Amino acid sequence: MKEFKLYAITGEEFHQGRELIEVMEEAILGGVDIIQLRDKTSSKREVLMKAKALRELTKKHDVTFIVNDHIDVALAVDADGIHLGQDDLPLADARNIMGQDKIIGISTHHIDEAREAQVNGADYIGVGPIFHTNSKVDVVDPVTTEYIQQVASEITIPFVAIGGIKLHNVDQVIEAGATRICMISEIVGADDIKGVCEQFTKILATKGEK
Ligand code: 3NM
Repeated sequence: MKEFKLYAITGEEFHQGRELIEVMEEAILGGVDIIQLRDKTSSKREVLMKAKALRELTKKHDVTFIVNDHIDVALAVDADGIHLGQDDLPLADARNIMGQDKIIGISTHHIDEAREAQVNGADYIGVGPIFHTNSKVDVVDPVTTEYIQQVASEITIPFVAIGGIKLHNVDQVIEAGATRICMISEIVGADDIKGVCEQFTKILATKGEK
């Protein structure tokens, strides 16, 4: 998959009334290079409409586009890939449906899950929640930056740190070995989305190089 560093997930409860596309375009202009549509409440039809609009936006800016959960929606809009949780379709089945060329990302919360995702052919894994987060309801307790260290020393596929990451704690995440970070609220809930993303982009460029 195309290299990425700054990953933004939609979270319309944080958008403060702003339009989805406007929010994500600001994030892209600030340096976000991969976007995920995550919507646990809308109807399938609504998710599809949002996915179509985000596909168009991400094409325009040459940014990778991932859909959470809905494989059918991902295929319908020709998204670049899908992101799955531990309770979603098993990776092998998702791969059968998506084909070899699409990206499959998996959320992991323990090194055993990271190992399994790697063995089963995931293209990248999520590693989290590093800190406390209010953005995911059924989330496990924070795994802390120790989990980043474990993954960084052992797992060879790309990984992205997620969960409660903010401008004020991102240094700890990078110091633990993450070179890619993913956020919902700190990005899409920011008053100045582009400005916040520019700050993360700069931090990743200067401190994230290994
Ligand atoms: N997945 P915020 S944590 C969607 O640990 C999601 O797998 C997580 O939102 C995981 O940046 C999380 O606002 C929520 O904390 C991230």
